[in-house]
Amino acid sequence: VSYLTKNIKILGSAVSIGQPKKGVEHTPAVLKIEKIEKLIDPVKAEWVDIVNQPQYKIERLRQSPIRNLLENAKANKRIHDAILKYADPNDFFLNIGGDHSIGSSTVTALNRVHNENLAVIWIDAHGDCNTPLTSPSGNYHGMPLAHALGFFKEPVYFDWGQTIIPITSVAMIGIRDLDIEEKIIMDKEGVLYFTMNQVRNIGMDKVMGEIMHKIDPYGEKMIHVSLDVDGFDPTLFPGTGTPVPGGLNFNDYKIFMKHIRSIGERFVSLDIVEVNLEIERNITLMNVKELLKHTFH
Ligand code: Z70
Ligand code: MN
Ligand code: MN
Ligand code: MN
Repeated sequence: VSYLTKNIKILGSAVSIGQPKKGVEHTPAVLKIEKIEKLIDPVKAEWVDIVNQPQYKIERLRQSPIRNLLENAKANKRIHDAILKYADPNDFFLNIGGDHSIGSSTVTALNRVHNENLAVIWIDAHGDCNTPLTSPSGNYHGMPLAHALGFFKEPVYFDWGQTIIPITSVAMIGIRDLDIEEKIIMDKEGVLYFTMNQVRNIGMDKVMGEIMHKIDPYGEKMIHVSLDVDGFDPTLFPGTGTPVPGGLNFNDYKIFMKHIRSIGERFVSLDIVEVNLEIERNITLMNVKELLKHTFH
């Protein structure tokens, strides 16, 4: 059975406080005006809610290891609560960001919805595995995967009643910009990641074969994809806060989706994050729609 037979619930997470650039919080509202639900499925797709951040601000002077600590804590709790409220394990759940700071609450909430049997594929140029103590920037969008994997040491800084995702259930694709200490953590903890060089050398088909074998060896996990559009090449998604040259293209994504399609109804949810249409609108919006077509048709 295909995931395409399910009802598709769309949640907007209008969050930009995980990083310093304004604009990314408007993406859910814009995509709602653009009626992406019609493009996804005119009958089965619908918006359930848009969660707002407490207030827009970005601490200029870094006052704690995480910028906007309390606001990020509140935003993540709101998103986690909204997913527990709206998500049904029989539906497909689509989260529209927002910056990638929402990733720690989306994956942990969906892990709970699916009886802690979720595996996660994280597509990104970045590692998102900084802890508050290693982060060079203090921006929480560089930390959500570390948080969801339980890498934050005491004090944890904030939590929202989430469960931890086991490291054996996570894989990353598209990586090409890691901070030095972040890479040390990832290698020490054993995060499974495929860099862009590896994707180019062995090809997406083999990358996905290895990933599915590692994160879902018995073919029984529910699969969530957390897709930071900066994993793609910036020529395709110029409207993003931290573009890095040399990313994925739509041919890679087609091969990726061939593997995802083959898991059928166990593909349960998707985040699309870091789309900032105030940085660039035309190409980026066109390719968000292209991405949705490749995913839902
Ligand atoms: C950088 C930091 C970053 C996006 C994460 C990551 C920056 N390593 N950018 N996600 N889009 O600041 O921690
Ligand atoms: Mn409907
Ligand atoms: Mn990211
Ligand atoms: Mn990124």
